[in-house]
Amino acid sequence: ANSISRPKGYRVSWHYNPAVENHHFGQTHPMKPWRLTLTKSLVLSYGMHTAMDTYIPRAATKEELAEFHKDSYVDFLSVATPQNIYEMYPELAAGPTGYSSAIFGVGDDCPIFDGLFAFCATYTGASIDAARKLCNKQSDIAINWSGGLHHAKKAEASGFCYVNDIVLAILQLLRHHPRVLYIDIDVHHGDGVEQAFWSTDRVMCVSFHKYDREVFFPGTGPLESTGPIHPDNPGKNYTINVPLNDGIDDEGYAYLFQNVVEPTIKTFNPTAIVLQCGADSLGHDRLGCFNLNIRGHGNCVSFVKSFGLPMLVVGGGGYTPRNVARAWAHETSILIGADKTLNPDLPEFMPHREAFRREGFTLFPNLSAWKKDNMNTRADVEKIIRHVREQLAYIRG
Ligand code: ZLM
Ligand code: CA
Ligand code: ZN
Repeated sequence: ANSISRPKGYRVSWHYNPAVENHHFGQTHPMKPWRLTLTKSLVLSYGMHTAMDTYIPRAATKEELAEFHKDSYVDFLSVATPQNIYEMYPELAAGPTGYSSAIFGVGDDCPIFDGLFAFCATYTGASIDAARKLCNKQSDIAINWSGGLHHAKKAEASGFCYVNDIVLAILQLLRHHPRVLYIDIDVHHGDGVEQAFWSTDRVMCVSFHKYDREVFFPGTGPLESTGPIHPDNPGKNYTINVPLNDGIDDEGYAYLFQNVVEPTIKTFNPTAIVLQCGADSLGHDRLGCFNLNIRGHGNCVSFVKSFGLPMLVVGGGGYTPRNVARAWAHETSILIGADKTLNPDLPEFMPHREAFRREGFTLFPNLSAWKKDNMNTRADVEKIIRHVREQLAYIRG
């Protein structure tokens, strides 16, 4: 068995309420809370919980959700059920595919399912709890793999996200921290968080994502989108977007990530960092189009950790559940400093071990071998780095 000890000199906390596993978006919907069950299985079976403070957080209250979301939207989420939704909004009973997204964003991407509000309140409670532990210095690195739902807006569900736990957690951090850096490695653009902090210089948002305005969700986040244009708006230049093409690999991503994140941290000088670790940027993701391996994805986590700042780490997307679980288990090991100790062969006895059979029970399957060629040229990557450096020059001093 692995012997895992507590990290020296800093504390890691794991915030997880297994009640999130009781909900699902629908049989064929790509978002599967099952990936969280698998992640938990790996974390516990490797014994990583012994190196962390583990918390089962309470659900967030409606008042807590209303610190960002519109009251009427929170009310709607708290009462809507699959049974009453058409009665409440007959206009939703539109076409054969369900309802139009005119009402608070609900539709095929964001269905109303049984226990929806409990699900939202549960994953959000964990992010708020994690942020508070960082604020009162009871934790240095706080993890919530059930959070990271970065598309939710003030009064609108979007892209499988209903409540923006990241925004609510950052609002908690801002009570104690003058400057918070948000970094998002989900394959999708972190539009909800970007929009929420668009006009402030206290939160800097950096998202890496596949960008194709016409065809890839949500269609926002070009390189030129750097904050409000008006010179008097404090948020000007405090947003960084890294738009990518299909097939970026570990090497290209690491080079770009380091050359964007390091100067950003040196310039912005954050007092806390929130890292969204959406695992749909891995190769073989059902919805993604990048070529990252588990180690390539994890290198981003190691790099951010190396700055030694208080960190909130959340999950996000990820649609090939067994690989999501591998990535987040590996990243947990990085955060507790046990990545060198962990056996790459999965524990012999663990719940749901069969889910990992296909790639031979390893933590590090080869995910680069698949259909996507790398469509990001050296010139594309250099152009992004140059653009970011020029942008950062405006916020220096
Ligand atoms: N249709 N079912 C990432 C959020 C991505 C918008 C195209 C819905 C799907 C997808 C839903 C079972 C994060 C769009 C898609 C079909 C309009 C998206 C339900 C399959 C299914 O089989 C499906 C009936 C569904 C949704 C595929 N949706 C793939 N891509 C994106 C949203 C969220 O990872 O960033 C953070 C958690 N939506 O492309 C459409 C335009 C709705
Ligand atoms: Ca992203
Ligand atoms: Zn995503």
